[in-house]
Amino acid sequence: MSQLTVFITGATAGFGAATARRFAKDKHKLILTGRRAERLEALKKELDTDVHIIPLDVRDEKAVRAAVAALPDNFKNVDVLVNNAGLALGLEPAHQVAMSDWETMIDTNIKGLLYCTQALLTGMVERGKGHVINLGSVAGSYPYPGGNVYGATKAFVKQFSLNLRADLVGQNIRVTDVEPGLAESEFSVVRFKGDADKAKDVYKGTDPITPDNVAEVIYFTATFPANVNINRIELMAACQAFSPFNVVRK
Ligand code: NDP
Ligand code: 8X3
Repeated sequence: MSQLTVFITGATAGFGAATARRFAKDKHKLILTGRRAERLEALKKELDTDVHIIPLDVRDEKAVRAAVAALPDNFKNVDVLVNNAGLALGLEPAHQVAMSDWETMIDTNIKGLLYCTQALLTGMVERGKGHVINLGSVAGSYPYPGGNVYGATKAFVKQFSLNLRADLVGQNIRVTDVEPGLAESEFSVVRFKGDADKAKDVYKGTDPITPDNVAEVIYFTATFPANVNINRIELMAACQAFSPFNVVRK
């Protein structure tokens, strides 16, 4: 298959870093972004392929547009955007959550994803070629206590992905929502604001999805024959399933 140019948001940890490694293995060109510049530098050094790094906060629309406008000529024609940057904050019930946590999730998971999508989509439409791969979540389809705004942001990502498909059909631009379940990365450390023990407990006695598992799914989705669009792909750890409805009895 021909070499792809892949733009990954949130490449400094978890799924994003694993996805970078997966594409690098087959020598695709990478644009890696995230806020932690030193991690981007280290990843660039590690990977045996062409890498361009951009320290970037996806919540900053101007910075996103400027970063895309300033891409070097040999990285300009982005084939695949992996909208991966995102986070959950807290598990408190709705009436106890700090509004600023809700705002951070909305600003990152929804608005940041929109900024990156539009900044790169214009070029994809002009070139008549592209693929937007969004990181949704099972939390966008199934409710759970404390999932309030996090799950709602991922429901947005799911519906936005489907609506993008509707806008782009016939233009040779694919859109996919990758929706993982229980997966061990830095996700829970971030959710519990640095409490590593609490984060570890989330995965205790389980065999969760790994970042490499997710990266493999993203890679497969991006390299699948061009006549097929994988709309949504949901993956759960084999040890995870569904519970009955919660009925409060008198
Ligand atoms: P990690 O916490 O391991 O990685 C998150 C990445 O997002 C980091 O690279 C971080 O980089 C980046 N990021 C966060 N905020 C910003 C920001 N404002 N600007 C730029 N980058 C940002 O989590 P995962 O790898 O697990 O999560 C990746 C995606 O997958 C997220 O969208 C998450 O919601 C989703 N997901 C996670 C699941 C899980 O259980 N782990 C399951 C389903 C979906 P930096 O801090 O350097 O900016
Ligand atoms: C992350 C999965 O179940 O913690 O999106 O919300 S979950």
